[in-house]
Order: sequence, then C-alpha cells, then structure tokens
Amino acid sequence: MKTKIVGIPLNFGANRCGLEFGVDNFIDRYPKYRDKIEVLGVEREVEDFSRKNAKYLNTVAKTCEKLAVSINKIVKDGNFPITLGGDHAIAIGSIAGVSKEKEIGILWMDAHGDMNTPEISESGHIHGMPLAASIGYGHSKLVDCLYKGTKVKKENVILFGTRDIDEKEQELIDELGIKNYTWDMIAEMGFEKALGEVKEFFRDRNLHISFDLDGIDPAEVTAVGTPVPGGLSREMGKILVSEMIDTASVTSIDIVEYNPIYEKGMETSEYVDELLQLIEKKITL
Ligand code: DIR
Ligand code: MN
Ligand code: MN
Ligand code: MN
Repeated sequence: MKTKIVGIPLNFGANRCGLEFGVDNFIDRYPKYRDKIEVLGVEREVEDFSRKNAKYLNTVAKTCEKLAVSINKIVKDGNFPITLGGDHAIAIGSIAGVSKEKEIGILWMDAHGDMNTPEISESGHIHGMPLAASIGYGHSKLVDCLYKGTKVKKENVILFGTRDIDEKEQELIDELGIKNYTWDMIAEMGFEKALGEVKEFFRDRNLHISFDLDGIDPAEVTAVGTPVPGGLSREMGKILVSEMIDTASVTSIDIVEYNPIYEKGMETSEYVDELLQLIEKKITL
C-alpha cells in the first residue's frame, strides 16, 4: 500500500486569510514533497452573500466534492490517502471519498468540536461543521457530498482534545451522545489512559483520523488560524497517530489548518513533515 498525499488549499471554510497558502508554503519549505503532493485547485463559485449561516457554501461544497472524487479513486486503487489542508471543511470530502468504499469510524483530534450546523453556528464558518455533516447533520449540499446521506454512524466517532466548543454545539454533541474526550478529561485521567480507551474502541476497525493541528498546544504548534490554550504536546500527537495505526485499521488521514502566516519559524511545517514521515513509514511497512 502506498500513501498518496492530496493538497487542498481551501480557506473559504474558515474565512481566515493564510490557510490558502498552507500547502504551497509547506512544499516550498520541503521541496522533497513537490512531486509527492497532488495539489487540487480551489475555484470560487457564485455565492449568496445574504447567507450568514454557512459562508461560501457553494465554493466549499464544490471543493469537497472534487476532493471526494480524488480520495475515492485513491482508495479504490488500494492506496492510502492523506489530505493536507487547507481548512477543516475539506474533511467532508475526504471522509465521503473513503466511506463510499468502506464502513469507517472517525477519530477527530481537535481543539474544537466541528459539530456545528448552519442553524446553530455562531460564526457561519463551515470549518466548524464538518464532523456534523459527516454524520448526517447540516446543509444537504454538505451532507450529500459524493453520495446521498450519512457517511459515518455517530456511534463510531470520538472527539479528542477538545477545549473550545460553542454552547449550541455542545447541546448537539450531548443530544447525539457523541463520545468526547475533552482536553480537561485527558489531562485529568492521563493521556496514556485516554489513548488506551480510544485504542480499545477502534481496535481492528476501519478508522479515519482527522488531525486538526490546533488540537496540539499552540505553545508548541503556533501556525494555526484558531489557537486555543492547552492541548496535546507534539509528542502526544505523534504517539496518537502512530499507536492508532498499530491498533486500528487506519484507512486515511487528514492534516489540516496549517496557516503559515502565523508561523514564527519552521516549527509547524516541521511538525507536519514529521507526521507525514511517520505515517509514510508505518503505512508502507
Ligand atoms: C468555532 C470554531 N467553533 C466555529 N471552529 C473551529 O466557527 O464554529 N474549528 N475553529 O476548527
Ligand atoms: Mn477542526
Ligand atoms: Mn480546530
Ligand atoms: Mn468557539
């Protein structure tokens, strides 16, 4: 099995300047990836700007659709897709591309819940909605990406590292019974124990990992658009990915929200490189 990296420089899901430069900046810093990352273009669609509750809906939906087709082909060819963002809205596409072929669970590593819907979102930013859309909640243009309906059962989802969840978003998480390892819980019970439980839950099952870089402590990974104090150390993030690959049947991974505008030196791009190397080594073993 080979890893195939797809770069998708979307920022319309976050409406935060800089995310659109993430993929190109990363390749500039690490030219060894120039031929290894297939970069998809993001095209602006006509938008309805009276819509405040799901900004750039048409552009995001079209981009996710395009990514989903590309990811689906990689899976059908028997390879392992890695999606490099761009903002987290793209997970709608990567998950759809995989879930069309296989029943999967999702490990969502993030400071945020990404469980908003257009009805409850405070910001209207679609990068706060991709997990909800993937389990069947939200605008039909997002929920029905690639094929109609729910991509992943809500029972098969775990949030990990959260520490900034909006009020109505929390209500939806509670109502749906989404398993949520908040950063406070992880810190209290210990990372090892929390990881152990997540490993047991997904043991030998197909798993998509959606890795939002803002899940890591912003003191250690600065170049993200929406930093929140606290979170996993760099090392914990790598152990999480590594041990999940060893334990579950990991099908696919997203690495998202790299925003080079906020990078002080090289520490975030370096971390992305470390993650990619680790995944490559484990998957092609
Ligand atoms: C916030 C932020 N909950 C929103 N979400 C982010 O806009 O819905 N997700 N930053 O990664
Ligand atoms: Mn996110
Ligand atoms: Mn986040
Ligand atoms: Mn918030």
